[in-house]
Amino acid sequence: MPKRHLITCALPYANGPIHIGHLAGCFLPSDIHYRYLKMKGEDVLFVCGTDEHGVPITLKAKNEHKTPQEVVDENHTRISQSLYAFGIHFDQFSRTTNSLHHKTAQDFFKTLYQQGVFEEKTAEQLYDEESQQFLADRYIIGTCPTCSYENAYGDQCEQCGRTSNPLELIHPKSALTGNTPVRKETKNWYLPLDQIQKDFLNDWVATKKNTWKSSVFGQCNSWLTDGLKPRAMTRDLDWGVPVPIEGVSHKVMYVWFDAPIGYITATKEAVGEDWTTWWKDPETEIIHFLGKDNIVFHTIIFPAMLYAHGGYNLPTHVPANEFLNLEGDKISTSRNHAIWLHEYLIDFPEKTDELRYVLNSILPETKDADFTWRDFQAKINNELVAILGNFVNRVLVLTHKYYAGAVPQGHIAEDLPNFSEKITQALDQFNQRQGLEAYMEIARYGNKYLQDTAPWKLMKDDSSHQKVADCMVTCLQIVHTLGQYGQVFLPQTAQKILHLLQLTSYQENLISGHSIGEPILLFEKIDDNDILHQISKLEVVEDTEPEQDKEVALTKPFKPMIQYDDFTKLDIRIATIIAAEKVKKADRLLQITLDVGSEKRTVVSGIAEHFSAEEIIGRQVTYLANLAPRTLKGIESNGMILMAEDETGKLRFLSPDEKISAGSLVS
Ligand code: B3M
Ligand code: ZN
Repeated sequence: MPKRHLITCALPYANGPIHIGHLAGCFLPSDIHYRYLKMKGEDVLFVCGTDEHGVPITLKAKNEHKTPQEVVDENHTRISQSLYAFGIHFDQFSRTTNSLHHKTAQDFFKTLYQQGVFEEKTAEQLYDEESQQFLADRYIIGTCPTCSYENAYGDQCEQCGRTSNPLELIHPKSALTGNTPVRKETKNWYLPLDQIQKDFLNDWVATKKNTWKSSVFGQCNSWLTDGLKPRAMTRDLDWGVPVPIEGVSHKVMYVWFDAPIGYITATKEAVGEDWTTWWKDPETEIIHFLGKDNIVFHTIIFPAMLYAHGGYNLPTHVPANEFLNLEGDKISTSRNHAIWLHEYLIDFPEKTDELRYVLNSILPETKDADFTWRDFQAKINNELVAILGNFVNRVLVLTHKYYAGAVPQGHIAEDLPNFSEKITQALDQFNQRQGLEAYMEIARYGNKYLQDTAPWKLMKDDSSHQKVADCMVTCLQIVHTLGQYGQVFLPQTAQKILHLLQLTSYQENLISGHSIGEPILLFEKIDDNDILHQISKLEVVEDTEPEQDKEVALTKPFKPMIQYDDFTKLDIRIATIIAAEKVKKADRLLQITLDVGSEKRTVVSGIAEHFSAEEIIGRQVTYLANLAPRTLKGIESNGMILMAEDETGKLRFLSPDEKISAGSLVS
């Protein structure tokens, strides 16, 4: 058994708030493990922070007319507040824009540089002549060479998962200007993963076969089987940790180089000089919690960096989770198909354990899981209220009724099961769903025991009063155990139970004569209205795309003034509808194919209630061509057909007064 455990939780990108997918993917699992080890009295450190570099942040800043620093400041604050409210209290929640982090990452980089680890390579990269910069990673969008997905990013295809060299993208476009980039030479520093694979990774990963989850080991192994290639650890950008090599400017570290070093920075911030105990002492184990899209970075790239540097421990466990879906659909931040934690906290104040419970019960440990509001309601009403809350309440009520709220003199039932065993077994293996089930079995057992013993019947017979006392002592002990293990799964509830039992900590036992507090209800039912409201919020959101077609309705107030330059950003053209069909399982949507002159485009439009597919074929329409694509019901929609809405809500196309060639510009 290791002496110390360093638990890390993947650093959320500070380019937006966090949602339930983040909670289920890694915040909750890492917190449960931390709480569990703490409860056992182990020496544990729990670190995280926000990942504040990377191209998505700069793109977001550009869109919102803010500086990247402003974007990450706002998000860091909001993310840390949400996490804190959900009881996720890191020993340190750092930021990768902190100066200590820049220094830590630069020292790490310099060591590798001085040891001659990097391969220095001048190679062609895509360059945007208009914005005069090299286009790294997400600055480039194009067609994936593997699966032909048209909106693949330079570094990764979100459809097939391929990580790629941006030069391999077909029809690359700059995300900054929309221009086709040119190839231009630039020098970068590469981590020779091919060499490190031979020297170290193959053997090291093989030792993990029986300790890592099969999904993690499998993914890792398939990377190795494919064979690793050198990967650039520097980028031609201005936002990031500057590359600490003399004479080099406008280059920063690859965000995946500096981000995991963020764990080291956070450790330094938490414990100062002593940080090496947590990273270098072989008696410490490192456990990385993360979602499945981050596996390669934590099982291959970061270990390769640590190995190349030397002197560091390598991760013992990487209990990565799969993804959480929402109401049967992928969580999507761009479509706003998500439950944001900061919004949940407004809609359900104080109900943080409720969400923790529901997510814990469906954690995507071995396969993707689905969150639905109906299931949320059912689990709270039928499990937390009816089983856990009800048991605790009954025990407290009866103790007050029979013993004026003082623990009676009696014996705990001898056949009371050893509840902790099952929980411990599950949690040691990172089976946290099973751990929660074992926890709820305690409450189930308590209810059944109380019902079977029926002290209210025994009370009627003077000779059975000792049995009543024994029963209540046993039940109070079960409440104590529920509170104690509640510290792992339901921290807020654990606090409430502690308060009810009038104890200062769960180390204290209940002794006879000790008075307990007045009974309260630990949980309340969620009613249908609350759930319907949440479901309707998601539906509205899903339909925002078609709704936007109507934003020019007469009664709407005028929008704020824009400049001519803003208008010229819109690429509006005349297009001809050449095919149309209804989208399955969506009453309002039509999938439309447009001839836009030079090419064909697919648009999903919310007009099915106004037009049949047949009647619109052949029509000329006005088309916004450069609206960023969105996926609706699994279909990628490119651009938008502009519509006018009259006072009765009827939609009309905007068509030229005479037929003109498709693709004609509107200005
Ligand atoms: N920020 C990716 C993510 O949020 C990344 C994790 C960094 S962990 C070192 O999915
Ligand atoms: Zn692809």
